[in-house]
Amino acid sequence: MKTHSKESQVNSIAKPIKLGMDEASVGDDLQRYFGLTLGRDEDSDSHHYLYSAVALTVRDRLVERWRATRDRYMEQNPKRVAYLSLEFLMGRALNNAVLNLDLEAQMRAVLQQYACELEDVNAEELDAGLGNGGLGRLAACFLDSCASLQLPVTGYGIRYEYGMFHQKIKNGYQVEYPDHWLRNGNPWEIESPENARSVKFFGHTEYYLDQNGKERARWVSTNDVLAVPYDVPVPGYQNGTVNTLRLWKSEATDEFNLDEFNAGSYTDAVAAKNLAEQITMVLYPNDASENGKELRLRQQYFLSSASLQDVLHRWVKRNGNGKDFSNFSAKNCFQLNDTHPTVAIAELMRLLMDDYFLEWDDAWAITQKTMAYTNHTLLPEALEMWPVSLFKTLLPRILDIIYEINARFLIQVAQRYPGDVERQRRMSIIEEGDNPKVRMAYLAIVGSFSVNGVAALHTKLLKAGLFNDFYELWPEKFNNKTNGVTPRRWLAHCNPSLKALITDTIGNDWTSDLDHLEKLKPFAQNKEFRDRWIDVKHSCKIKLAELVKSKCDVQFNPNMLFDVQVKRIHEYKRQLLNVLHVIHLYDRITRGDTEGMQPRSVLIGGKAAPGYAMAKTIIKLINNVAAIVNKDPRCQDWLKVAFLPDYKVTSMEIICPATELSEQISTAGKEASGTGNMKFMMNGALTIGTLDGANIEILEAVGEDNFFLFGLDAEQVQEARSSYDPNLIIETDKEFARVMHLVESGHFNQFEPGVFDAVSASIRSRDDAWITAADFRSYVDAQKKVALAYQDRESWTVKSILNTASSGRFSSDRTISEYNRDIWSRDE
Ligand code: 26W
Repeated sequence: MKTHSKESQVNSIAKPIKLGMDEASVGDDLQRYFGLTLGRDEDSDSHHYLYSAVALTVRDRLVERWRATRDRYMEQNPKRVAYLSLEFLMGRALNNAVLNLDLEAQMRAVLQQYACELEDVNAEELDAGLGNGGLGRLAACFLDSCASLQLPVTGYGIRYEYGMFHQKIKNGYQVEYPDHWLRNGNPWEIESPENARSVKFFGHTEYYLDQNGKERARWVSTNDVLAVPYDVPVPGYQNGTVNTLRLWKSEATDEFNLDEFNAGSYTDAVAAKNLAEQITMVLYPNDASENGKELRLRQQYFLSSASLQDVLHRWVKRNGNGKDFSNFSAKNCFQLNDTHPTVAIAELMRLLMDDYFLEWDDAWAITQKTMAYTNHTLLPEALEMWPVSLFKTLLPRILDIIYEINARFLIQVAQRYPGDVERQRRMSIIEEGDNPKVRMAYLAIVGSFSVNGVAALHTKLLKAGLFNDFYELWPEKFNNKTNGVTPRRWLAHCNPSLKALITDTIGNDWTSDLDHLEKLKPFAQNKEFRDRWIDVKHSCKIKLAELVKSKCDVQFNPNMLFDVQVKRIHEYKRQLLNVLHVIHLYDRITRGDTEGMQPRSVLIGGKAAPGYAMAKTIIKLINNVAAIVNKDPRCQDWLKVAFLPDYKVTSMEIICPATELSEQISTAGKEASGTGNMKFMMNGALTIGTLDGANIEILEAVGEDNFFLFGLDAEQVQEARSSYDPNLIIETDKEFARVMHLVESGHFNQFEPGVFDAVSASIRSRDDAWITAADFRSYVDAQKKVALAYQDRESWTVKSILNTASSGRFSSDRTISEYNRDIWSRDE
């Protein structure tokens, strides 16, 4: 796929861009929307209608470019990519659209007439929280980069009525509340009922002879559900391109309703409608362990089937309604975001054979040339395995096809490794046993031409461990694509004062080629530049302190070191190790041992899966420790601790600019990549981290003088397990023993005895999978180095600048260019 970068080029093709981008045109439109469409006047005291009017004004300008982009793709007929994902964690859209359309100055000027700041209008928008964490946010960053690189990539996802739950903290515990994000309407979606598709469930397979006497299969007696697309514009960065995120909503089909209705049972018809609409009702809030719920498999199939039908429909229409698929794989590619949409592999086979009458071999060749799979986790509990019994009732025709794929695959394995029955058993897509299961990751590998991990270490571990048999069979399928994040949202938008300083210093090329940040390096030696750098960071810290004050009622001191860990709460991410260090600091302070100590404000935030008891207990521990520390006058000048409730995309936009120390402390070998680490680095934070995921590449890019490394590496973690003795480690480390004593004596839970027993037991267990105790000492020592380094303000600032200057590699533009070069543009 070629890229274009001039808006004028786009304008010359088909529909011209007519709406003015100047202050007067924008102001006129805003006034019309506000005064006429919405019927408001200037003294309407809520910002809500102003937000709506601004959104509509901006949306018109997006829609123009959207149509022009569609026309251009039609004309150029490039190879297209469908990015299939159960999650798109988009956050707010308005601020991003204003930045990418270069409308900020005009909009600010216009809003002055309404005595309103752009920030106040932005604040009215609810986050589109259609994702859990890293994987969902990565999909959102990728869409931004695809549009910015002008690649014809369409995101396909689910329009969940309820996104990621809201988190409140009550008595230190997480409490979940529904996220009814569509409550006030959503100006960023355009419903497209004319493109609705029908998705089959239940029923059975029927075999029949076609006109030529050939045996064919069809899936009959099904319960069909309608998939209605809602299109969301995805603007590129100041380049006239607007791509599409197509989100499917489930609805009852008319036939379905009518049948029931004619049978005289109106209430049954309504009940059926409810059942159909349930599919897209709610996002599953699990980010690491699958829960095996049937509704989740329905979501996966619903997304896969609707999206593939959409792509095939366009193909058939474009190719003269013929059934010629010979060129299909040269013009189409599907990127599977983890195994969640992997059932698409069998669904593509079904559509090609049952609906378009291709033979197995031809359909399989197309499938294997168009499907590409990205793995996002090594955790065994996250690997999806659907019971065969569930497939049999819900998706019977799909199960037939999976069985056939597996049978043919196992013959291949047998030919390659004659007599190695054990290997065949290991590699089978079906895990045999009392309750046989479909191993979705194996189906994904067998059915696709590309399998990628998301950081160098992660890919290496996939090849050596989890997928080793498959790597031996097909080494050429495996490749690495180190994650990245969009520098538009994660620097230009969220840190305007740093953006201004950078642009003032090196010009503005960096927004579309982040490697240009390298040019900042020499300025690290310039005192005046450093002073400006410090001022920027300080002003961001004041803003974060305001947020923490308002959400946690804790007063952070902007003169302290801002030490931050925000991400999903999971044992492998080791928020617990962070708390142990906080308790250690508290212990030192209360003993009067503050020599060399650096005053810190420690912020932790993130959601726990609602069913993950240990993660919820860790949240409770953080909150209880924070309460004790913050009210102790001895800590006042040394330590502040806060747990930020309801961490989301929009919180990170305030947090990452203000962060000075980024905590990336997962057990080595467990975090596939991490992407928060990249956002912090871009904004000038130093990392304290293990040799895990993309931390390794961050360390490589910035150099060890500018990174605080600690802990066992992935190999050492494996070696350590056999003789791991946490109690011995605790016993022989006085400071660690004191910390454990504080936790175990009930110091942080005086009125709630026993609530932290599970936590201390897990630290003391020889089977602790996260070997927290093993890294305690080296973590505390690394934190001492942090304290020391921070006290040399000039040299810390140099390191901070060098972090930003070395972060170019972690732009998702780089990542997407690599996907495009190695996977999406691959010749056959
Ligand atoms: C089936 C339940 C479930 C749901 C989500 C299992 C697993 C997931 C995701 C794989 C969790 C996730 O978000 N993984 C993260 O993906 C990021 C983007 O590649 C990485 O940076 C993180 O390291 C990885 O944990």
